[in-house]
Amino acid sequence: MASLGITAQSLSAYTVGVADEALVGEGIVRFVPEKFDSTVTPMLILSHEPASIGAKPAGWSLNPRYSVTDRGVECVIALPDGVSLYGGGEVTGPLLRNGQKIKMWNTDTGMYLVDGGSRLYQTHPWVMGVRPDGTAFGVLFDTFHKGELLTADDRIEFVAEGTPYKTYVIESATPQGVLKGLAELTGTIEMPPLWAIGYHQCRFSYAPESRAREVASTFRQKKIPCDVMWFDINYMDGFRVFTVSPDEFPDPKAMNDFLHDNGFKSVYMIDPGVKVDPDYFVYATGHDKNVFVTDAYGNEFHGKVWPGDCAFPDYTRPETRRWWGGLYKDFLANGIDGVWNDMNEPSVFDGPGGTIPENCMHRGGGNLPAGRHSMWHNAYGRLMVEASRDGIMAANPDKRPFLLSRSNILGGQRYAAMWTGDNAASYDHMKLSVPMSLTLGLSGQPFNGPDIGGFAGNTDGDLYGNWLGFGAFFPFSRGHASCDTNDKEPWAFGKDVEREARMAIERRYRLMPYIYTAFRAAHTDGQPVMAPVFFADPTDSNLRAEEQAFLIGQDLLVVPAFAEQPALPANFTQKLSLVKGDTKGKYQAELRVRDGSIIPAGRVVQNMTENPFEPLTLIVCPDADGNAHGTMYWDEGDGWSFRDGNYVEFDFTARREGRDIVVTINTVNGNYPLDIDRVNVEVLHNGKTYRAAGTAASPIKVKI
Ligand code: NBV
Repeated sequence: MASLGITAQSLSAYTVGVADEALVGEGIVRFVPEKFDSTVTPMLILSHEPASIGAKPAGWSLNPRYSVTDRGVECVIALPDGVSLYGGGEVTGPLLRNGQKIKMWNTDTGMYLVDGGSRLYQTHPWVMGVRPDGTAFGVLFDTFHKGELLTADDRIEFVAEGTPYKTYVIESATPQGVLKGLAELTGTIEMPPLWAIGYHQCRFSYAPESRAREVASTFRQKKIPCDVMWFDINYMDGFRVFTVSPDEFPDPKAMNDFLHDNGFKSVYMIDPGVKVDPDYFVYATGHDKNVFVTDAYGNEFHGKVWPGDCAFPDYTRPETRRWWGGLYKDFLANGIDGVWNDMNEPSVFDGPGGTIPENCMHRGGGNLPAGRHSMWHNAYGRLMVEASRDGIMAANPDKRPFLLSRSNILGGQRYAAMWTGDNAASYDHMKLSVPMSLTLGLSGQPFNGPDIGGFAGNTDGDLYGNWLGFGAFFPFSRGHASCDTNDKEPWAFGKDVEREARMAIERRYRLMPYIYTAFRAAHTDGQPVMAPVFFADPTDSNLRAEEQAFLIGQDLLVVPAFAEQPALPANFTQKLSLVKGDTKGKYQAELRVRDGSIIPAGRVVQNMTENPFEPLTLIVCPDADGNAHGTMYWDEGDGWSFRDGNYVEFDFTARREGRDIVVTINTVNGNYPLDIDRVNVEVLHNGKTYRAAGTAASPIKVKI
């Protein structure tokens, strides 16, 4: 790791003791080392400083040992035998992290090529462990400084620059409980607007606006569901952020109105680099207010990105964050629904290591100290998205913000969703997208996904079909492509692939009630929307490394068409068909339902402005005793009234009565008046489907 300034093991290490250890939540112990200095390591990862509620429990087995070496501040936690390790946030490589080493230095790493994929765009100093008996623990190193994380079989070893940092250890009977503990410390995602969990279509770039209109219209003509059109950097005027090209997008308001009239939302990119141009209002006001990062001598630092020479907002300053947030109001008034923050590692084309020089200065303010870029680098994206989100909220206080970011740190799910950056159009990266997304879900960031189809390079129909066949189930499901590649819209690969693409996306739309309910669990409890298969049975050691198949929520298993001999949990015996012909589709993932569960599904809609509950379908998969259970959460799909009880939570139960399965619907919580006229019930039993219809008002009987 010489290039990161952290070198070989030192001979002159000295030990740092633990000054304070306290219970700060159920099964959560905080360790504060001697010499901890909050001015060097301020709190950015946690959402709040948890209060001490007691002493460390007797017999507590996972205890950090700190030392200072010439590599930085090391923290080692010895592990018992047979532990499976996960986490580390955004990583390449396997889901099972035993024997892996990653670097924490946010990096613009096209096709994950920098340092062999050992450092990516985000930093998550977090490890989850699962013991052979299924009990689990989590370890959070509370620092964003440059670091390195080794997850060996017998120990977790973390090293970071700066002064000693706090460590939190979470113990729980289950991995799910550990993620709940992580959510207690770092917060959860906000409830997303319903449209954001639909399918998204992107490209670098849809421009001029006639092309964007054409793509949007083609979705509707071809009846391929889609909720969101994305606008990459070419919509801007000379890559100046917060401007729109007068030539290519002469009337952005009219174009966004057109999209809205056709049931689309729009998301626009905003990068941090501000073109140095005294006649450009963003630069001029920023320069006047002195908001930019400076060099070591206090002069405004300039580095090259898309627009040429740029200045970079110093988001450690409250004044900068206010100024930046304020820029969104007029911009969003063009009818823009969501924002995409890219290049925020930050990426600087002519900077050393592709970023701001380490001796540049961030001036801090509030509880954030002044410091060199070497200290603030990893927090750059996190502070940017906090400022962006605050600005979006101030501009549209009655709407749920949707913000996507490339860079962030652990805990940053509070501000933005993420995608996994510039992957390649290859089978390797298609397969890798599953463990990458799973690992993020196990690291507190449930709202994530890759560029489906692959960003860099051309994609052929087979690769595209295979990727979308399971990619339609990513929590964030978006097709994207770089500027110099072939077209990658669902219809770009001929009729057969188009049919398969429609089928895959239709399957997602049918599952929207179930997926939205999974997002609710992510919001309330920090649960992953896309979870590893071992979540179905943490005691089954055969499932621990499975990284082809995955779960959505707890009850739906997705087995991609590419999967070879996946390790599957025993209690998902029934296959699920959601649209005609899908179980025979060449590229469609196989879907299986957990025995004993009930999955709520809607009808296929073209976007989420349409009512999916005409009818509601309950997919019932009885266990051996004929029982099944499920839930559904629904609300307005935007706005905040759900916080005042304007939501509904249904509880579905099925039980066997002779040869009947009797399904009952109960409202258990909330008062959102969801109008469900018809309910179809489909009971999956021994490979067959048994159907009946009724209303929500009285039990529905299905003969099997
Ligand atoms: O803004 C252009 C691209 C974007 O499409 C991509 O998703 C980002 O990860 N951006 C990077 C800039 C550079 C791409 C080579």
